[in-house]
Amino acid sequence: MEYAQLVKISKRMSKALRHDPARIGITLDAAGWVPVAELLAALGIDRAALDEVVAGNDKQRFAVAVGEDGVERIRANQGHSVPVELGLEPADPPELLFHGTSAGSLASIQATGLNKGGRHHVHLSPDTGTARRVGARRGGAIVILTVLAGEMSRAGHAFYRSDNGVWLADEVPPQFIRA
Ligand code: HQG
Repeated sequence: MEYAQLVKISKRMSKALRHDPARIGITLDAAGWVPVAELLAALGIDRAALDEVVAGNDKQRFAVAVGEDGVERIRANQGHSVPVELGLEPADPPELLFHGTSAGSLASIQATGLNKGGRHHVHLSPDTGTARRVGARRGGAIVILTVLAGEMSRAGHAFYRSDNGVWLADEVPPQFIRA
């Protein structure tokens, strides 16, 4: 499949599995899973296309698993705005994590910290290259913030790591952020 087509299907899958399942007539279970067959029917794509998107995804956005009932299901690894319980266990973060964002947000972030907004968590990157790519999604000037994750964790804040390597926190108070 052509790259542009893969991205297009990946975006439709992300929208359905993270934000708006009802729009294509599917329902996610409490942990965010939906039978693969239902998603294929709802999106009008074939299995080979779905496999290519799941396997070739630059960020491993999706997970496929067979349940105890033998039914194969798919979910998004992170990024949801609909209520799902991913069942992530708290994990010890590296000493430093990074967050790429638009330069225009800096003053507000320094005043109130990083907030999760419409998502379930604040998303943090393990390296500056990833943070740069995240920040660049917004266009315009970007800043890479350093998060003192080790210090923040020792102060009692929980961190989680999604299956695709994104670090997650409920918030990052301003004292743990360096511009
Ligand atoms: C900003 C993509 C002002 C925050 C990426 C960000 C990531 C504040 C925006 C994942 C603020 C939220 C998440 C404050 C936070 N004042 N602005 N106090 N606190 N912000 O898209 O982290 O392709 O919800 O800096 O790769 O940019 O979807 O979060 O700019 O991993 O898989 O509010 O989305 O992954 O934007 O990106 P987002 P994000 P996927």
